[in-house]
Amino acid sequence: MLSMGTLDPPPHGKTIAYRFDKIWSVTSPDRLPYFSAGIWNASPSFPLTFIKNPILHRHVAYSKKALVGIIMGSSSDSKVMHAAAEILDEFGVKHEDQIVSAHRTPTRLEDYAKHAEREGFKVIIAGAGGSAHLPGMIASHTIIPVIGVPIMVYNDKGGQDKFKFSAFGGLDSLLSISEMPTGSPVVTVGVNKAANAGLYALKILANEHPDLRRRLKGYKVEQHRSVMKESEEMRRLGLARFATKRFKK
Ligand code: AIR
Repeated sequence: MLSMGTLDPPPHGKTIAYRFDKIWSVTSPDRLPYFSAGIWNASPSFPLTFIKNPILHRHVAYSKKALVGIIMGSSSDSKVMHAAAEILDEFGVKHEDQIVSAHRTPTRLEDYAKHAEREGFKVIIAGAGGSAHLPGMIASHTIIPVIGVPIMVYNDKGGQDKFKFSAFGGLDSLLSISEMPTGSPVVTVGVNKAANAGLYALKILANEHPDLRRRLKGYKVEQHRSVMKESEEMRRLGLARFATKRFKK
């Protein structure tokens, strides 16, 4: 076990959290409280030592096969969509990534939906910009839940580095995804919010994977902790100094 540092004991009755995403464990030197995941009702008598849990720290793969299919209308969407992949990677959930355009490769829609069912994907994340028919059309071909990602920035085949905003700032894409006819639902995240699509997919998968459920709860605790840390710094510095530091004016 690798000792990673020490903490002063938190006030009795308060909970402490530690990095769930990297799966740290909390223990006391005399090995009394030893928990595999992150909230510990601390007692004032135990100084805490953070250690790396050798069992839990190994990469957790929830399935050897991909559980999530990520698709997008164009290679230019990868600029936004990679955030969905990163969240899934962080939680050890396998995904398969492809480009499928509802307009440029219309015959691939049905093929892809069949492929997704054959592969046993539990969720599909589909991102597209402009006239974003991809999530809806894929949803029409399968009962696998589809999470749409409306995309605002696109390349319009304008060369490697030229990116521009959609004429309607992503609203075009958002409405194309959300306004599905009754009978063929698609959920959508906000414009360019690919990371949220990844997180939402994890929430769906957590119904079947208790370990994933635990880690998602830990993720929330970690968010809470990081806001509290910032709030404390703001309180300490005062707003003006905090903002200067935060935005390096
Ligand atoms: N798109 C591609 N086929 C159908 C749609 N809606 C979208 C892509 C991308 C935008 O058109 O999802 O967001 C512009 O694509 P490109 O390849 O020109 O950058």
